[in-house]
Amino acid sequence: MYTHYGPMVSYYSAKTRACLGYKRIPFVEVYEPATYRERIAPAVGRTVFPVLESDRGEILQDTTVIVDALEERHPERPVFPEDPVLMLVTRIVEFFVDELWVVTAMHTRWNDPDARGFVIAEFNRFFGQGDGDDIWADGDAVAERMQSYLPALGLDKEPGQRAIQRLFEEATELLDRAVGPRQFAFGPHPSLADCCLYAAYYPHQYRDHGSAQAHLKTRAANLSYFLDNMHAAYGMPADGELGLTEPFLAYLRYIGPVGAAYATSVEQLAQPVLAAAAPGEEMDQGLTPEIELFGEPYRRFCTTFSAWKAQRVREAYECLPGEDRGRGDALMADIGWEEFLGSSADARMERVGFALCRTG
Ligand SMILES: N[C@@H](CCC(=O)N[C@@H](CS)C(=O)NCC(=O)O)C(=O)O
Repeated sequence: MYTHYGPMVSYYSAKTRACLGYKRIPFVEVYEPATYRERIAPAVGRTVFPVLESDRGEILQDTTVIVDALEERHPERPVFPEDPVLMLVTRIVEFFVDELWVVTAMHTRWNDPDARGFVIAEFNRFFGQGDGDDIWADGDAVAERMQSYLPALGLDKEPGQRAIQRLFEEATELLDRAVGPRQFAFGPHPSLADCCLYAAYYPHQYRDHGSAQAHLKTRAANLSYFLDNMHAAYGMPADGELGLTEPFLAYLRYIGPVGAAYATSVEQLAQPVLAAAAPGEEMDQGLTPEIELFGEPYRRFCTTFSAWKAQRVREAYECLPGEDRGRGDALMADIGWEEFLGSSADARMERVGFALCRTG
């Protein structure tokens, strides 16, 4: 039995919850500030959600590491598509949702007074209502901390807010045409891409009671149905062949170039940092990638971690077997990832324990 430390309000925790659910792996979900504070946070080195603990006391952190481990240990009801080209698309969706789309979730939660009011009360229910100097036992303090990230995400000023709101609305419209009742990213059953898309919407935009929720319920009812299906992923089918549908391709053609531009900028900034590091050195530097969004520059703070996620897309591309390369290349050209994947990155990172290190 696993223990999943992941609040219902947490963006990334939804990805691992859906993965556990779909794979029908038994788990309990608790939040005890004392357990988390005394055992989990010190082991991981910081407070972060989700964390998964096995009944042998093994602690896994980072959704990518958790999903990889679950897939390896519990191969039944796989979440990785068998087709390596779909696996590459999965890594692209994962990169986009985890590293960039999260900004839309921060915007719709914290820049909308209704959503903000809802979630502050929700944080108090979950984290508690104050325990002296531990911010993670005080919902108001956690809410303060989350809102303090807005300037670094370009979300404290009108131009950034406008661009991110537009990205939210346009991408959502396309995704609403691609998923629906028992219709998943790649067709008949869920896979990791769906767990990512569930995290992209459910905890913030679908669950916070604000204007994004109203938008989803009134303008994206198919997507809303899909999110309910993924919330009960244990009951979803696992058979039928996965493939790309025309509507999902249209969604990929929209998010693809945005994600690729972001990956390119992140990687360009990370490469000199990595090149200057000694092999094995821990990497956690801040970066400020910039992309053009609707004709305006959009800039946000991130860390070298995002470059590692871009590297994972590269790795999925590099391991395409020869017979799939032509199909993969044609698709990458179609969804705007050709240039990024056609270039190469010299310095690489790897995960060692709970840290990222320059590959030795
Ligand atoms: N890369 C991590 C991201 C996890 C993450 O940032 N989680 C958020 C909650 S959804 C968090 O714990 N934030 C704490 C903070 O920012 O202080 C993953 O995929 O697990």
